Amino acid sequence: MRKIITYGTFDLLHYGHINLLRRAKLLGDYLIVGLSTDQFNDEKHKSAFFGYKERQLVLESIKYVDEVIPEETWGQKINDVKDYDIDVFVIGDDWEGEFNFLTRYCEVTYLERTKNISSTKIKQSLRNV
Ligand code: C2G
Repeated sequence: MRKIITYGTFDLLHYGHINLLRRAKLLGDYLIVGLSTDQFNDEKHKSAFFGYKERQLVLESIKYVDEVIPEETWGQKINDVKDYDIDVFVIGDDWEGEFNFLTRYCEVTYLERTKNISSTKIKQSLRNV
């Protein structure tokens, strides 16, 4: 079984996230999502509209997603790849090059980001309504 992992906040879920998760799942048989905890979002200087439990519920309802684990630190990826026997790490190309250190442990794939959509854009548009 070819196992894939990706990470993110996945707040205000939108088609850009779904495009990423769909393509990630196409690379293997089992997709794990490392979901940023509220505390880790603080470290990323990101404020999510929904809390971890709500974002976890949404992600676990997506047919491409097989498992959701908490992402609590920048440093957990190597252990996750080993502990979950991961074959491929996938993330959007806004992170191009940032995770090449993982190539010692698994394949690393950067997928093109979906243009013109982001949780931030959604929040900004709603403010202007
Ligand atoms: N994404 C995308 N297209 C968009 C928006 C997001 O492909 N229009 C992808 C991102 O590249 C990422 C995933 O969807 O792979 C989740 O996006 P975010 O929730 O913004 O994730 P981020 O804050 O970048 O967290 O350790 C890694 C970080 O936790 C990644």
